[in-house]
Amino acid sequence: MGLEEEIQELEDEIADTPYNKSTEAHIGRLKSKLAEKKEKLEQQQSGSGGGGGYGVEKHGDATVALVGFPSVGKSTLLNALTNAESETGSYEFTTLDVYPGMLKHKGANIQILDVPGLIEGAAGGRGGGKEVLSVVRTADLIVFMVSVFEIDQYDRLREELYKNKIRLDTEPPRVNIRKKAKDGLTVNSSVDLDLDEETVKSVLREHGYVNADVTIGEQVDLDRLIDGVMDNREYVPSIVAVNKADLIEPDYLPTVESELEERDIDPEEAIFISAEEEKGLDGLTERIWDELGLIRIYMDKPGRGVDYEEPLILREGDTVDDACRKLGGSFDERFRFARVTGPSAKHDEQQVGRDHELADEDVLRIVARK
Ligand SMILES: Nc1nc2c(ncn2[C@@H]2O[C@H](COP(=O)(O)OP(=O)(O)OP(=O)(O)O)[C@@H](O)[C@H]2O)c(=O)[nH]1
Ligand SMILES: [Mg+2]
Repeated sequence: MGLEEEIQELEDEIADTPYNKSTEAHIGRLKSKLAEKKEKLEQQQSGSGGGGGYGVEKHGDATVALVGFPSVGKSTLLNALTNAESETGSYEFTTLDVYPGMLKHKGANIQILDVPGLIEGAAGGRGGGKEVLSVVRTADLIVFMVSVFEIDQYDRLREELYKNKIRLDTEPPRVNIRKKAKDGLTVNSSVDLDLDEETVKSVLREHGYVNADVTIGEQVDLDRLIDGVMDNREYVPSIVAVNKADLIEPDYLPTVESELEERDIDPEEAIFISAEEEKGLDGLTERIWDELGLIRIYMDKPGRGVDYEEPLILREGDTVDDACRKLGGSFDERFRFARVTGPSAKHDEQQVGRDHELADEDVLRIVARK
């Protein structure tokens, strides 16, 4: 029996087995087997396919993947937002490659990737699907683009990404495994786990662990436990852009809103745009900026004053140390202290060390040894 058939059999058995306390450990084993076999199949395929990279390098301060069905308006949006010239057309699959464009906003360079053909055969690795997905996996943010008339496209898109080990809008599970030399498996948990200890152990055994301490820090279900054990899922935040909003009459809007609500998307959170008429794009850009959590640091350079034109772009939570690293050069070794004025400082020109956490629109001066 080939891997594909084995996978099919496992999927059928999982679908046919009712989930309850007495079958939990069994289903756990099946799901784990399934995850391992899928992994193996994927490795075989990428090994023989010789796919390699996709040829789109990450550039700029952050990368955003534009994901949507054919003809939803991805290329039109990319062209409107960035310097790119991506082909657009009224027929499906105009874009067969990944097209990058650079969005300049608040001094940051945000790379936007127009990701085509995600839906057709992506999961099975036909066409460019697999390569396209590898681009999506490394993005800092996914923008789901759906047509105002086909909000249900959203379900397919999410499903496709899930199948390809992309977990949306969630943090990695708090599952920590420490291998040891002997004494079997022990399970520690800071919460009162719904899963039986025996289930957790079966899952671990199925993934090849014989001796290990497992610490679980949240209420996990089987799928999330397996995600934690497999440790090769990507966790990416996402937002929803509803395109072609120019085509609807105002009295159709409530229908769209309830379609969004059915999918747990707050209509206030979805961004209605018309890529064609360039409407709503400022709002979209602003949301992208917020979701990426970028911050601007204005560098105060000796003798040259504060540079408000080209800020150093960092992430929320970054410190003076991260600033030094991004600046490069020899700042790192020569660092003495820094002075900060702005939102993160207690007072102007506050003297701080490397571990000081910076905030958006801080002015930073690094005092270095000669
Ligand atoms: N009315 C209207 N038409 C739009 C809008 N955005 C895109 N279109 C049209 O929709 C068609 C498809 O747009 P594209 O930008 O090529 O779509 P795409 O998502 O890149 O499609 P593929 O590359 O095939 O995946 C074109 O004819 C666009 O002019 C919009 O906001 N409103
Ligand atoms: Mg296109």
